[in-house]
Amino acid sequence: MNIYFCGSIRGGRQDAALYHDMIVFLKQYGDVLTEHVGDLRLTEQGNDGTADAIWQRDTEWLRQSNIVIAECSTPSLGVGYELAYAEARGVPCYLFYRRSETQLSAMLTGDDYFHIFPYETKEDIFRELDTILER
Ligand code: 6K6
Repeated sequence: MNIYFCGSIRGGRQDAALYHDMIVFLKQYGDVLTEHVGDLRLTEQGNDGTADAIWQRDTEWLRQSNIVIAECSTPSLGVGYELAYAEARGVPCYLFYRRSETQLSAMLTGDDYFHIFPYETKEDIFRELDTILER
């Protein structure tokens, strides 16, 4: 199974350690194509390629993915774009956000296509991921 994990980069790296832990967890279930999103050395400023190469590679990976898992607590234009791109191509999308801190965009909560999970603890996320991925 190809898993595309989405998390903020230029939107801010404050949840990078959480992304890392989610990616490690997801690797039990398949190949996580976007492992770099959880790389703690990746900063908002850093760059590992030209923007057009990044867009080409990431959109190709989205088309090859069986599922998209997005951590949306830190708002990110790139994550929003990826979710719309995945929806347009029929890739199932599961979104997580911290209930207590995040006001998720109505463009996501208002769209029935997305499976959305507000959570309180990391254990809540892992329990939900087990349910989603064991189906
Ligand atoms: C690295 C550091 C700063 O900018 C970069 C560019 N490198 C990227 N490499 C791979 N994927 C990227 C990059 N920038 C954004 N993305 C994709 O968009 C990731 O798959 C993330 O899920 C999402 C983050 O978007 P922003 O808008 O928060 O950067």
